Amino acid sequence: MEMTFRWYGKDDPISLNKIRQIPGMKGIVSAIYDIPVGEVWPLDKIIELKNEIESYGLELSVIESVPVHEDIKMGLDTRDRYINNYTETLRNLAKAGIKVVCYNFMPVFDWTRSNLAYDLPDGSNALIYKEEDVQNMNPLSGDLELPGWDTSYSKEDMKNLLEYYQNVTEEDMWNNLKYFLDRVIKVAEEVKIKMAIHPDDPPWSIFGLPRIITNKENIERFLKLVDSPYNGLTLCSGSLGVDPNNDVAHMVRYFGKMGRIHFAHIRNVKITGEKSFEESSHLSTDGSLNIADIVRAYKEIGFEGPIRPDHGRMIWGETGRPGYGLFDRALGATYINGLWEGITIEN
Ligand code: DNO
Repeated sequence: MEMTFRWYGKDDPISLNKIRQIPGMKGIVSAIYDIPVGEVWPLDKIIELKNEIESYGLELSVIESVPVHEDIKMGLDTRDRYINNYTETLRNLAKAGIKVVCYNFMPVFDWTRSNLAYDLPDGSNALIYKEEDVQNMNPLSGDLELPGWDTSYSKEDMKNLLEYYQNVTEEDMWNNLKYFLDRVIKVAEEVKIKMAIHPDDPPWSIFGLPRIITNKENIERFLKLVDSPYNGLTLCSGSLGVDPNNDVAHMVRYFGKMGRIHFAHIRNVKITGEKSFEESSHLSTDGSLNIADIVRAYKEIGFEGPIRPDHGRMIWGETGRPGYGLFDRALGATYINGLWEGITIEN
């Protein structure tokens, strides 16, 4: 595996200089954030990002994400233009040597939580999700606190999108995803970029919107939509693991043996009730997931791809982008490295 860390570009309060000091850190997961969703990413901007990262002795390992325009997810006539732009972006990324691209197919909302800084008894704070709180939220009220995503919508756009989605079913989403993949994977194969869909987080419907990348059965269906090694997964332990029916280590072994995991997100979560959870430290005993077994599963399948510690709590008084501070994620990387080393180095 290749240990990586997410970096939000020059505006990220966590510098590349700090990231490179984390033991074993090799790669950076990043994106271009100032191009509107759906437009082509120019090659020179990609090269600039890559050069900046390489000047710190790190590698640009994964693009997370090239966001999918909402018209594609909704299946509107305008989607062809956006799909063409998407494939142009892939071609440019390939020219810059990028091998893995992460994306998601969640309608309107990317990952969602009910509280972005919930105080834990030990003085740290974490992102949490409580189903009843989310059900009581009105996404149009303006007081919904959402994590910093790659995409965001004005209130007006959000209103129109939510109205439109009232008539979009899960089956429509499957069809729209297939339409997208039929065109995109062909180009991905040609330019040798592994596409890695991120599961829906949380893996159930929120605000009445359809969500489909939620469990083993659906992931299997997804992989068959276009049965190509370039049509693969970002296997996110935390997103899938909040549903106790999802056995994450089993999924790593199962989809890993098929050669379809291209990128691993590792984090732990503590399930606190029906459809409710707190994000915990990465340590197995701090949450509901057996992170040691998940790492062992990656080792067993001979995983050589990028892995990143996912979200962290805010500890030691750190403030910043929810889930993306330095300290707890660095501890996560170190913990994962320790687990890996423990099963790699003989005697
Ligand atoms: C959250 C992330 C997601 C992810 C996108 C991929 O921390 O894992 O925002 O980047 O869903 O498109």
